[in-house]
Amino acid sequence: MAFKVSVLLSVFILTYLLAPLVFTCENSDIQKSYPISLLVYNSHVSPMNLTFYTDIAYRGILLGAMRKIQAVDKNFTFTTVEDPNYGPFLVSVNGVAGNPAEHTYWELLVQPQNGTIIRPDVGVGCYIPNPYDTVILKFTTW
Ligand code: B12
Repeated sequence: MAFKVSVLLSVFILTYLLAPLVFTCENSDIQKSYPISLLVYNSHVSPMNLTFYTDIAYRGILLGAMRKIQAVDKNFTFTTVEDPNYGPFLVSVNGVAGNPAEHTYWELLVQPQNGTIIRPDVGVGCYIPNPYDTVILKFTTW
């Protein structure tokens, strides 16, 4: 009986001591932000490539990261127009706007750490970058 009580007591004390540690770890995971980079590629202007770096909130959307860069770096500006079905459509970057008459637009591409380039099937308002992604905004034609 005394043995059972001392085992129960030890379990209780261990749980009490370890609980703060567990919660601290979970908390720090919740608050973790990730580095990503943003590459603006426009073969019609010079310089063709501009790269920007920022941290994105845990599972934050690309639009948030773009706004963050725009707020601190005068070399990156963009505009969007709200689509009723799909949210923000990226119209212009650094003063260069896509033009339906000329069939030009800003394409959204992503290069994860493994190097392969993917074309997300959502826009800047829905895309959630992964840590160390290079997001590419490419001025191109359709
Ligand atoms: C044609 C088309 C385009 C053309 C539109 C050019 C034009 N002026 O016609 C271009 C090539 C520009 C395009 C681009 C993109 N598109 Co698109 N596009 C389509 C498509 C095939 C038809 C749209 C259409 O003409 N509908 C008929 C017209 C009468 O209706 P509408 O409401 O006026 O259509 C407008 C909107 O759809 C808007 N639009 C088109 N694509 C997108 C994407 C986003 C994110 C937004 C906000 C608006 C938008 O442009 C249309 C013309 O003005 C649809 C798929 C489909 N079958 O519906 C995908 C579709 C809408 N596109 C899609 C995507 C993901 C994109 C891109 C993000 C792809 C990329 N990774 O770059 C980019 C947008 C990037 C940016 N700058 O923000 C997705 C949207 C899904 C989502 N939930 O976000 C769809 C549904 C295809 C899919 N993958 O399933 N697209």
